[in-house]
Amino acid sequence: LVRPFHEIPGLWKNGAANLYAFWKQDGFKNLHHIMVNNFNKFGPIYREKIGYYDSVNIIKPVDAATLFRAEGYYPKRLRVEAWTSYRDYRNRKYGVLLKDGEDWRSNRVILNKEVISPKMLGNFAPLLDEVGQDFVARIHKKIERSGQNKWTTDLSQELFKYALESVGSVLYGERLGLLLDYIDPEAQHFIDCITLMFKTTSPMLYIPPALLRTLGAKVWRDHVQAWDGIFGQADRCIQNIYRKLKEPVQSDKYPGVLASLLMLDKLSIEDIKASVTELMAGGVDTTSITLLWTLYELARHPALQEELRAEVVTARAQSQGDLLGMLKRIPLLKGALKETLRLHPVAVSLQRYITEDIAIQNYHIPSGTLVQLGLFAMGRDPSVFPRPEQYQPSRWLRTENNYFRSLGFGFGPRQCLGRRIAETEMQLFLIHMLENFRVEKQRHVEVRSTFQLIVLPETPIILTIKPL
Ligand code: HEM
Ligand code: 2DC
Repeated sequence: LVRPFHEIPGLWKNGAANLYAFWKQDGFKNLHHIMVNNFNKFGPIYREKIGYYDSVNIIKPVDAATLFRAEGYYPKRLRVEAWTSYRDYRNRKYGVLLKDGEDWRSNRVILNKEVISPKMLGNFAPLLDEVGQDFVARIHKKIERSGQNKWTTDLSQELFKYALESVGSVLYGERLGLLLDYIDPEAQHFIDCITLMFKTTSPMLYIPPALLRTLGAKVWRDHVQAWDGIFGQADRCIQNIYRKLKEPVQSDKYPGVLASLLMLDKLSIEDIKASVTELMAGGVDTTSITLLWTLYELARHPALQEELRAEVVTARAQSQGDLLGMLKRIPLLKGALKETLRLHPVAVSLQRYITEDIAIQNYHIPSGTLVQLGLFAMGRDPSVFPRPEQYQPSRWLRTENNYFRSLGFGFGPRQCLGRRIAETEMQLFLIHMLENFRVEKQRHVEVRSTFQLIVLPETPIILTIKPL
């Protein structure tokens, strides 16, 4: 017998009181840990209302399957009001990230062909490979300059540059030059704006931005400044390509996502601009932080690092210069990236407004409800992943066990649009790093994570990089 919706355990009767309790627990920075505690307290399903944010939360892979079966033809995530408020405030179009319904679908279908289709890998991989080579050359130089035959540092700033250079090369078909000695201060400003944009978004998940705007609150002002910086820089990059496209130089070189979309002429220029800006902004902190966590895990597991190096060396030799061939020969490295996203997912949760009534854990959930899969909590649930605290890339090699477990990029037609770019960029990065350096860590201290819309290391991760 299916139990009624109102019997789902949890705290959902007083949104204001729950918001206060949430704030007292430093919830804005600890959303992921609070979700873990809630699953421990209430079991595999709970309902919650914090401020105006009302949702049903689930954690099991089978329940995730039920959720995604009910997502409908126009899958809809939680609306991040801070982001839509900014666009409305500045009169800027929504891109694929923020659109919904038919408008989303028609844009997404066209973007899919240019951004996430496997056919594009042949175009993207050589560009990303070149960025990977330049990154390694840059690290060699840093090591040389240190005079100690090693470099001990917090790599995050370098990784932000690597990530922006990578996504920029794919979007614009040309290099931004972020791995050179002198870098454009505006590009650095763009990177800082993205971090600020994420950070200022999280409080506004629970307190309506419209209210904060009326109050003239600092978070809202900072948020506007951050997006202004992001759009300003993206507009400059887009203008630059747009201008060049008018000059009649034809070549068979891949021109990049933006130029391809402009030539295809199926989306309005304003729609293209909005989505390309989102791709550029979405492509920095996500991959760089995932790579930082991966290097951290490899430094903590030296034997595994050697195993991965051996896989890469063999793949390089066997593929004989065929880049895509090499990317097909690194299953353990791909497992390592999945393992990183299991323990350190970028997104704490995946969410959908369901479009039909469903039953989960024997509770009725009506159509229209916001249902969240606690991705961070699932990755650490021992009934889903045996010995979850252990970083074990090989667990992903046995694909029969992976049913609705590898969800770091989301699921279905609304999954991450940047997924192929992100995966290829991260694989090539690790290939080049493993071929050139050994990564070590000083002491064995656990780095905790903090929530700033995405999950980030709470304290700097200091690594030592040594040439092989
Ligand atoms: C959406 C994760 C990198 C652009 C998403 C979603 C997740 C995600 C979980 C929501 C999917 C869903 O609701 O099912 C990640 C992770 C990344 C990454 C883990 C890297 C490790 C990137 C990159 C880009 C990007 C590099 C841009 C090049 C986007 C966009 C969306 C999105 C535009 C919205 C798609 C839509 O609404 O149709 N990402 N992402 N992401 N991501 Fe990523
Ligand atoms: C944050 O409770 C926690 O990929 C909220 O590249 C629910 C929520 C909704 C949407 C999620 C967000 C969380 C985390 C960051 C995500 C976002 C959708 C896309 C975005 C997962 C889980 C991200 C990082 C995009 C961002 C692109 C943007 C900067 C232009």
